[in-house]
Amino acid sequence: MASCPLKCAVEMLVKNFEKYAGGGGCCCRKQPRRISKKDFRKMLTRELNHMLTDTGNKRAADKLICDLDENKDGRISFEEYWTLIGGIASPIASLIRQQEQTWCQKEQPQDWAGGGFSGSWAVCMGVV
Ligand SMILES: [Ca+2]
Repeated sequence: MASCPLKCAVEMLVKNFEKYAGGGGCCCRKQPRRISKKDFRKMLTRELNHMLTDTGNKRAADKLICDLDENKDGRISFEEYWTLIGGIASPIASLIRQQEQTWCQKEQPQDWAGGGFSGSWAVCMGVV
């Protein structure tokens, strides 16, 4: 297990989705599994509290759900969940690059807003 960090990380992300999308109880797979608003808010506070600020704020959480819910069915599909993961990973990647540059140059840190991340919800939720 320890020799496959990327595979394990992806499996963990998939399992996390399954954990919160499991409330419906449908196992037929004809209906794609989705996370309800209530369970999504639960996931934010339990799983992402250390990565996003304001996870306990219901309005901020609802705005995030609204922004992620592309088909506006009121639930978060796996694809919509993956948008969240990408939205979190992108600023983290920028921060890592910024830290590497700071370590190399020992100069003032660059503004990481130009790292290609454009999700307005991240600004709302305060990706840290
Ligand atoms: Ca949806």
